[in-house]
Parts: sequence; structure tokens; C-alpha cells
Amino acid sequence: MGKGRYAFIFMHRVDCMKIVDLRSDTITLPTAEMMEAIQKAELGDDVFGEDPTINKLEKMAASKIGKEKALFVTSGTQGNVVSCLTHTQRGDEVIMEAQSHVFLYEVGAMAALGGLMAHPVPGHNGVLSPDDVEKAIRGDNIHFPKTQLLCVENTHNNAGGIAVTPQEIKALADVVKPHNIRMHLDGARVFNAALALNTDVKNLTKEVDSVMFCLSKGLSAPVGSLVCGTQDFVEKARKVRKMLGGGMRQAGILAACGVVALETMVDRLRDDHVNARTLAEGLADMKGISIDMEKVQTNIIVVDVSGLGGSQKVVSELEKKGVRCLPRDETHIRMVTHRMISAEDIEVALERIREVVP
Ligand code: TLP
Repeated sequence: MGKGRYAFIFMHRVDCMKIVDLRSDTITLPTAEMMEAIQKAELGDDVFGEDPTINKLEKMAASKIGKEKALFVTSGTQGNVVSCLTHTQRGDEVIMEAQSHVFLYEVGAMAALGGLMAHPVPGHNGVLSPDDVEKAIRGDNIHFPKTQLLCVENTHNNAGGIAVTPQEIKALADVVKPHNIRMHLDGARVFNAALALNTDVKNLTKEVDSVMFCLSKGLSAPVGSLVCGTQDFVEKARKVRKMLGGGMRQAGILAACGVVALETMVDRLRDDHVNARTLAEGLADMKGISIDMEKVQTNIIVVDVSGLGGSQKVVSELEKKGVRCLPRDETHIRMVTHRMISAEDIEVALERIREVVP
């Protein structure tokens, strides 16, 4: 028992430097209100459609996003693959931006599970040009797969949290709709985009056939995302979710947090944007660091640290100082602000970063 006590005191001393964790907004813990909502949630078996809390969340989500129906799924990745599989047949081709999450970070799910062929097209700051998309569409030829779906990401994570505008989305829709190609929005952080553009989120979703958005990022819920679309689309998507093992039972305990997230967490994302800007401005003044301030639009910043010896080196030096972030590639690091990072934490982070900058 004595030994355990010493171990505790030792750990406490090591831990007393507060870690400023800028790796991702996915690390946000549920709020006290969410924990309370879990306790009180009315539950039922959702595979029978009988979980009142899930039904409530799905209704709220559909109405906020501006679609007929919504479906609660386990994660953003599951939401994207469910959407892709629902829109397509095996062998179809899907166009997406070359740095998008669906192309880079979803374990090839659309190919492995849906037999789909990815057609990545490089964009500019995460935004696809309508001309490039037009060129990527396959013609009617016996040799070609059918181009069936276009995926758009908003905000664009790898581009640095860039918000794609309603006009840019409309221009893409104008290209694909005449070809009867469907559009899916990976809107993991679509509420961040809407706030940054000062527009209703529905203006970012009205041109697309399906939308996935995440509750478990800046909105601070512990688990879950929603897939939204027409009634017919969501009915089919529900079956695809079941096939993927995503039919959950009394998952109202999770949906309860989602309801609180949609009610209380959307507007506060603005604070994360303000903190990201303050962090970026502080970093921009440091030697060896370069940052494009025009790209700092939401809660993600991508920082060029090639002048400091590359991303791995910087990430590990910052880790020793109690600032956590992730390498994006060899020369860039990514920092993400979220509910668990205050304005004071940003000042602390900047002070510590200054210590590793020569
Ligand atoms: N993004 C995570 C990592 O996977 C990179 C992060 O820390 O940013 N779409 C987009 C645009 C995303 O950024 C993410 C997660 C997802 C989909 C997938 O969501 P989850 O993690 O819930 O499967």
C-alpha cells in the first residue's frame, strides 16, 4: 500500500505540467450535461427503431442539416462508407479530392467493402475545380467504370480546416447533376464551416444528396456521427449500416450526448476558431515557422516547420514541453483547437513553442 502511495505522489509531480493537447478535436471529453443526459436517457432497441433518444437525435439532425431523415452511425468513417455504399454499385467510380479523408484515411473502405474505384482529383486548398471534375467524369464507353458519386469535404481537414463556400459547392453540383452523378458531403466539421462563412449550415448541404457530420469532434460528444439524406436514401443506408455491424441496440445513451451536443455545442465552435487564429498569429511571428494566415479559417492550422528541421523533430520536442500536435507530412505539423483548450492554454502553448524555436 505504501508503495502505491509513493507511485501516486511521483506520478502527480510528473503530471503537474498541464499538457496542451492540440492533436485533434476528437479528444474532447463529454460535458457534465452530457453525462447527466446519459443517466436520464429513455432507451429501447434501435434495431427495432424503438430507442426514443436515437429517434429524437435523428429528427433533430435531419432538421438542422435540412434533409428528410438522418441515421445515427458509430463514426465518421462508418458514415462515409455507409453513404458511399448506399449511393453505388460494385465497380462504380467515386471522384474525390486527392487529399480528402475518404481517400487517405479510411483504410480503403470504399474499395474493400464496396468494390468501388477511387478517382482522386487534386484540388486547390481542398476545393475541387469544376473543370477538373468535368474532365474526370467517365464517358459512355464499354471500357470504363460508371462515375456514380462525387465526395466533397467541408471543412477540408488536410487543407487546414478550409471552409468550402456554398458557391463552390453549387458549381460542382452544376457539373455533376446533368450526368446523374450523386454528391456526398463529408461534413465531419460542417458546423465549423457554416460558422466561419457566417451562413446557415443548410446553405452548405442543399446541393448534395447526402451529408455525414460528426458529433465526436468539436461538438464534444463521446461517440457518433449522423448520415442525412432523403427518406429513401436513409432507409437503404440503415440496411447498409446493419450489414457493416453498425446496428446498435440501446445506443440512446450515446445519442443523449448527441442531443446535448446539437443543443449546446454548435455556437461555441466560434471560440475554437478565435483560439486557432491567436495561435496562428503567435506562430507566424516565430523564426523557422511559416503559416499561411488566409488558410486559418476554422479550428485547424497547418504549420510549415521545414525551417526547424521537419515535423517529426518538432513534434517530439514540443511533446517534451507538454504541447501535443501531429505531423501532417514531413514538413508540416497540424494543430487543432477545441473545447478543452482555453485562451490561456494558447498563451501557454505559444510560450512553450518559443522555447523550442532557435
Ligand atoms: N479525422 C481525424 C483523423 O482521422 C485524421 C482527425 O483527427 O481529424 N472526415 C473527416 C474530414 C475527418 O477529419 C475525420 C476524422 C473523419 C471523416 C472520420 O471520423 P471518425 O474518426 O469519427 O471515423
